[in-house]
Amino acid sequence: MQNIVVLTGAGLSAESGLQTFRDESGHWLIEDVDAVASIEGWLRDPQRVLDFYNPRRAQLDGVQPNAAHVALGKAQTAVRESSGGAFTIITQNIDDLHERGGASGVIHMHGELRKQRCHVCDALSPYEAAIGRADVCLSCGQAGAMRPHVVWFGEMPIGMDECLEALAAADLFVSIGTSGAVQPAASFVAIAREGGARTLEINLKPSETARLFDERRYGPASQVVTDWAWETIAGLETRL
Ligand code: BJW
Repeated sequence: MQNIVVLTGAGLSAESGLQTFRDESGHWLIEDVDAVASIEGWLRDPQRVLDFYNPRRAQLDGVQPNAAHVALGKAQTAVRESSGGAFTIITQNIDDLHERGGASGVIHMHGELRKQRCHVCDALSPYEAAIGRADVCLSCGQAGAMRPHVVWFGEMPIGMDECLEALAAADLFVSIGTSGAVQPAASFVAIAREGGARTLEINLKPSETARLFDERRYGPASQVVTDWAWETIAGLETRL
């Protein structure tokens, strides 16, 4: 039985056509981070924030999971069904491509683009059409308080207890397509190592935390993740 924890970042969804943040032509090279990804930015100019997230929400309907999402979904199912082990996927991505690729129980530590949240009462509801400034919260009746259900800088990521529990029990920690620039996700490799896990980085190029990994594989996620997932599935079969 093996406990695997996979952390994913924007690089995983890049080949599905979704922009990363810090690569050439990434969001943060074009947008002012403080204006669109902080509570101060939201309070100052909510329309600017909505103008950043509404098109990204609409874009989700036109993109598909790529081979890496699908391979992770298959590996998760295989590990759970063949060995009774755990295969926890923690994603920093706010898209829904893991779920559409066949994965379940995904921890969306930076939120979900298909949900909106009331800034006043915290009620969650589906984010189907564009959020408008005049929208009224169906739970508390407040107008103009609906915001995307995403975690901005300075806000507490979602599901931290669950993440730490999975990392403590991990035999293998795999980090895929993330720059290692953002805390607390960037510290997960160190936490997993402390708990005794072997660690693997998959990326196009070394991340900021590359030196902390036992093994590093570089290339497009659609190829490298797929190869690793099939190796994992084949390993389960030889153990049976
Ligand atoms: C491919 C590929 C292909 C490309 N195949 N690979 C000073 C020091 C230290 C920390 C702080 C500090 N000041 C403030 C902080 C904390 C702050 C932080 O880390 N800031 C740093 C930037 C300095 N963090 C926070 O505020 C977080 N909250 C927090 O810390 O709460 C306190 C707390 C927590 C826990 C315990 C105790 C206290 C919240 C962070 C919120 C991040 N939000 C965002 C935006 C919202 C969501 C959205 O709009 O989508 O989340 S920022 C953005 O960065 C987004 C991402 O999820 C996140 C990570 O980016 P990611 O995924 O790594 O993307 P990139 O673009 O950086 O990298 C892409 C990678 O893919 C690259 O490596 C490519 O090579 C690779 N790649 N194509 C394989 N085809």
